Amino acid sequence: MYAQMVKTGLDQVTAREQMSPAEQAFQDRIDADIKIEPKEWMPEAYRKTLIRQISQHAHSEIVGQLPEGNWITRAPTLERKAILLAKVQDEAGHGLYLYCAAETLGVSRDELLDQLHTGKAKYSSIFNYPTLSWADMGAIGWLVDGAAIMNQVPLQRCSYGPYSRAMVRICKEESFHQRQGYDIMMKLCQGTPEQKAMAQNALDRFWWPALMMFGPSDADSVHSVQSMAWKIKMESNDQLRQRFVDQTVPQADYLGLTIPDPKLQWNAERDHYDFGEIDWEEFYQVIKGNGPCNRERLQARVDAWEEGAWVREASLAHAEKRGARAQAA
Ligand code: FAQ
Repeated sequence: MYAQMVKTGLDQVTAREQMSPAEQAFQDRIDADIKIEPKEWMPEAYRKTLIRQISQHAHSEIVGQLPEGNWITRAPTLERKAILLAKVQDEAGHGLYLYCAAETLGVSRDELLDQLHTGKAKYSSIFNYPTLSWADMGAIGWLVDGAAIMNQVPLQRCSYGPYSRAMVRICKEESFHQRQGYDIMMKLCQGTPEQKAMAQNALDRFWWPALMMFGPSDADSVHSVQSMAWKIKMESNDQLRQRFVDQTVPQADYLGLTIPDPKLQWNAERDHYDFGEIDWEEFYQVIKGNGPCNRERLQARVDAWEEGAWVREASLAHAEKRGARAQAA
């Protein structure tokens, strides 16, 4: 329905009896936690699923620079500005490691960027929401990086070597990002009533979109079962979302902020928080391109690509000149 705009050629999970001997041997290696490396044989649908997920992840990092980039020139102190600048640069770095990991699967960066610019490839829904106040920098670090870490820590153990290794460094940096966001929230919550209200307002706007980052509920997740069998995903969307809620509610309590969910309550029997229903209609509208900032975000990326054409051309010309000189020598 809303899925597979980038086709992976897979519409159902392959049962073991339907696998070829090569596919069975491949699955055995996955089950034994042996990493798959770039030049090794892999089923075509595994390769395409990885390209889809890794490139969407890379696009999310790159587009994810935009909402925070909006506040660099308006950070309240020089120190906050330097920290935010470093964080936004980290996101660019994450995008680059991830595009490199995707390229090891035989796809070019130009193809991947073309899929982003033409709207074929997705990026995380969360980056289609506006950043209206400085407190949003706190909410993004605390909640958005917090959700990203929840999803990415297990991916350090995923089956594809280059992706799992990229995740190790990314997770270290994301954990610094999460702490800087929480630090902004702490400062605001210890400040004036207006500052605390600003923090509450940011939480009100980012809470539900942060829960949507984990994707559709398990019952509606198209790719989860096969991706988990291949260890491209290590845990389901709902498992990770629940863990995020359980971890984040006490952090909101500590700040003295209220999570905007009247149904949120501790369930001692389940040993987890119960929480209200996500507005899935909003989620699907955002991933279809109809969120508050989808057009603006995509346009910013397309403009950056077009305005940077002269840099790519100059670099190529320079590389060719050096190559010709080296050959002549
Ligand atoms: N937004 O069958 P599933 C970050 C799509 S990094 C948009 O469950 P899957 C760092 C999904 O692609 C954030 N689309 O799919 C940062 C599929 O469509 P397709 C990104 C979504 O792949 C912080 C369809 O719905 N992290 O934030 C979303 O098994 C601060 C069906 O869904 C990653 O990418 C969504 N939220 O599970 C940067 C982590 N959810 O492709 C800057 C790796 C689902 O068929 C500032 N990715 N869809 O057209 C994953 O773990 C998975 O890909 C999921 C989705 C969990 C995102």
